[in-house]
Amino acid sequence: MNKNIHTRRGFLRKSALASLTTLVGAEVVFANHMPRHYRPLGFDYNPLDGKTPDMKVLGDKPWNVETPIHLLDDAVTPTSKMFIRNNGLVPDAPADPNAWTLTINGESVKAPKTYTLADLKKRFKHYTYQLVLECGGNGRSGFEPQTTGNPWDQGAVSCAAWTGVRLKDILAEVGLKNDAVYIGYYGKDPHLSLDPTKVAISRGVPMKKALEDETLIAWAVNGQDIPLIHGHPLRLVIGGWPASVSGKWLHTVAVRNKLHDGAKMEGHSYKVPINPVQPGEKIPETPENFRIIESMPVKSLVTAPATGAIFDLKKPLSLRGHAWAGDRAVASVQTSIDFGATWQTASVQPPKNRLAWQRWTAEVSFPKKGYYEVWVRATDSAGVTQPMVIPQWNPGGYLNNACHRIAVKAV
Ligand SMILES: Nc1nc2c(c(=O)[nH]1)N[C@H]1C(S)=C(S)[C@@H](COP(=O)(O)O)O[C@H]1N2
Ligand SMILES: [Mo]
Repeated sequence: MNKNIHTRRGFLRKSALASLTTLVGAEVVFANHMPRHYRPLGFDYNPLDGKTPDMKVLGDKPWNVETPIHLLDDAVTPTSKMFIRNNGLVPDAPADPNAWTLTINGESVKAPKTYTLADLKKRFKHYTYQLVLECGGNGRSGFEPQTTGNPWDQGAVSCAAWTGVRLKDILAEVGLKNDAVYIGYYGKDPHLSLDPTKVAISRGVPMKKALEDETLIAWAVNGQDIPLIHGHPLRLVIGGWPASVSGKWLHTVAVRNKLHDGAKMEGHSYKVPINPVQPGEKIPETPENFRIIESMPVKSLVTAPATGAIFDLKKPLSLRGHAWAGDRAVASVQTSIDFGATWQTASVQPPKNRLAWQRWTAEVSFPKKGYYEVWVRATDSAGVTQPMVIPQWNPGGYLNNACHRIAVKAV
């Protein structure tokens, strides 16, 4: 099911009853007894409907769903395999997406301006970019001691092709004052408490990142309307930084004359200690102690074969995966079959565009039958390589870019 159906305002409307009947594939017996304001269970939105069956559900209030690594093998991540990360509830789908509005306001705009989605499509040039969206907490389950937050394995990452208009084109038309330093987004998702004065999440980026060519206000992904769970009908998409800056269900972008102060910009949310702390140590959450996560660190995955593969020793094993490095490019990828004692260089393809992940491939021969692990590590354009062990512990459990490993057996 793609759309929620609004039933709040009174009796189930005739059209809604018809949809429910279609949905459940049966007559709704006793429909006339349904109380006012009652929301039939048959209308419950299930974001897993459009997903491949093997997605791993971490929770449903809010919905957090991770992709098993071997399902991330496609060059362009299909929406059916995109991880889901929500901080609040999923809003109802708009009845008319083209009437959806985006307001640009804040201290640093010359005058606020509101566009309908139809306006945006008409007035500005369209661009499509393949962009890595990775949750800042991807890999969190690897930290010891465990921190609060979703215990993601390594599958809170996607690289789909997003279509929309450049934020910089819109901001140029609106007109900015000289004191603009940051943008902040606002989305329509209700807070978990349903308290309308509370905001689930409202983050942002400095102007330099906001004005990059690849920073999009997008309505489509992989050539289709964005699915409701991923921000339909409009979202901000900013590749290479924690995906928490890519605001879904976007209705407002505020251009700020100071660091944006929305929900999840405070405390240690999406921040890491400036100086190393002892694992488990608590330090005051001050700007002297913590920095906001910006570009994500270099990372790579083995997406084929799946861990647990059994292969014929007589033929070399074909390995494949992706590597990415936040705002940087990937310079090289290496694999090891001897627990990191020696490394072989893999081939790496150029990215489809800046901020897209890069395909790597390798053909590896094994000396004899038995159990092995394949480890992969990437190095970015600044010469920074992934750690083989867990990187610096931090209270939010962010930025675990330890090298990915799979187990294989030669027979
Ligand atoms: N409005 C809104 N935007 C949001 C979020 C949210 O909860 N509400 N979650 C953010 C976080 S933390 C992540 S990791 C990405 C996840 O995007 P996805 O669910 O489309 O994969 O969306 C970001 N944008
Ligand atoms: Mo996230």
